[in-house]
Amino acid sequence: PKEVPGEPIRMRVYGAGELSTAEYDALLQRPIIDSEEIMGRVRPIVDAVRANGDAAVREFTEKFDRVKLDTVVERAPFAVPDLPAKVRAAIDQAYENVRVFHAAQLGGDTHVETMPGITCSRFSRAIERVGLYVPGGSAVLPSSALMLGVPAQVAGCREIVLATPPRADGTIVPEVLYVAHKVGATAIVKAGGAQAIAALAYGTATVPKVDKICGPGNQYVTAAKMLAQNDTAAMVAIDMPAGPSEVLVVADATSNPAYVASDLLSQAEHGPDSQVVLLAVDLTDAQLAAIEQQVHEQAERLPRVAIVRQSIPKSFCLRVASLAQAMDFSNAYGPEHLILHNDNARACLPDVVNAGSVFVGPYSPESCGDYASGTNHTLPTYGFSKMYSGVNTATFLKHITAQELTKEGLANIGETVMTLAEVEELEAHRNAVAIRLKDL
Ligand code: HSO
Ligand code: ZN
Repeated sequence: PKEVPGEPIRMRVYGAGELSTAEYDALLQRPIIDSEEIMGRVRPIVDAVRANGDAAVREFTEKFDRVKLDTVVERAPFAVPDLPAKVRAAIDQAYENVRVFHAAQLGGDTHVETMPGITCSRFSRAIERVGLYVPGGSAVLPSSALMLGVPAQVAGCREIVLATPPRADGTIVPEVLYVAHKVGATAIVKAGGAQAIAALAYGTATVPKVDKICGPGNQYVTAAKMLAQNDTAAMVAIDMPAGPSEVLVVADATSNPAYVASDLLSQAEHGPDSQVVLLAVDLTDAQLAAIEQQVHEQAERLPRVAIVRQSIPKSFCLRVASLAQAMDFSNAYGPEHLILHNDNARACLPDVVNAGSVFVGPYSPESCGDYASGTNHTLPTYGFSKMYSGVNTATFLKHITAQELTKEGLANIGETVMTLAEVEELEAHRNAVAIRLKDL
């Protein structure tokens, strides 16, 4: 529904008690994406880049981004741009917080003696070559370069290749260039969309082929990532499927209506298909009206009000009777961002089962996590928080296990292994133990 300027910018409101089970379940669903149609458009692009490399990347960049590239790739060291001191300091601060939080995730190696003489260990190694997709589109997103580049750097990836759509003059967004320099990126591909993903997946004469592709993107980017992942010829992994960005906000009578509205809107301004949900816990009509009033007033003052006019009316508020009901809905929905504006918010954390990232209490706006507090903003959307984690340091690592048995260890486990080998009728397996045991 497209709203007319001047009309109130309002969310739909439902009472949980008045909904049928089917209606309640419908609220948990995300809009259906016609992936066949999108795949149909993306497949020829991926095939063309695979076949024709740089020439195809150039052609699609000219067609879709209206940019004629001289070179497809820029290699480090990059010419670090002159940024306003304030912007540079902000990026530096964000970089530091994200770095510290992701370095803390490195953890140690595991060493366990499972039986006398049997040592099992686990250690991590960085994925050697990673591709980080930094979207362009309706906003410049240096923060995405930071959220992908810092964990890759902390993990120790050898080659970090950024891909990002160029500006109209064919150059890279200066803030993205600065972040690329800070995270030690080795190359930047000046392309976006499915063509950039295909170039990273298969490599071209100038684009380095990578082992894993991470980062958010539109439906075409996501479709290209899925195609590449399913093609054994590409031999490439992806972070997770991505859908439109979303937030679920829990508010009760103690919540500040202006703060609540500001959080709903910061998500709503991302795009017309942003998903915004408000769970109103036992609010009176007047308390809910105060939030609605704030949504409308603050929205009208936003430069991106045209986007908000599309996303807010598609969003909804669900009135529930208790905090327990709110948490049930939230866990069933599995939001990308969960913001707890309710009283004693911290006490809710143990009840959070499905969410990408949680923002606790009135002074923790999503914006802080989007940019600078330290947590990652590349998070599972579309309900995928039920089985995926957001991007983190482990995203860029593999774990390798090792074991060493002494004679005593082999003697201790030998009978067990031989018995299981007999059960599976794998005589060579049994023999590999028996041949040693008779020497002990
Ligand atoms: N909220 C977005 C991330 C972002 N916000 C980037 C501002 N810039 C998706 O989680
Ligand atoms: Zn955001």
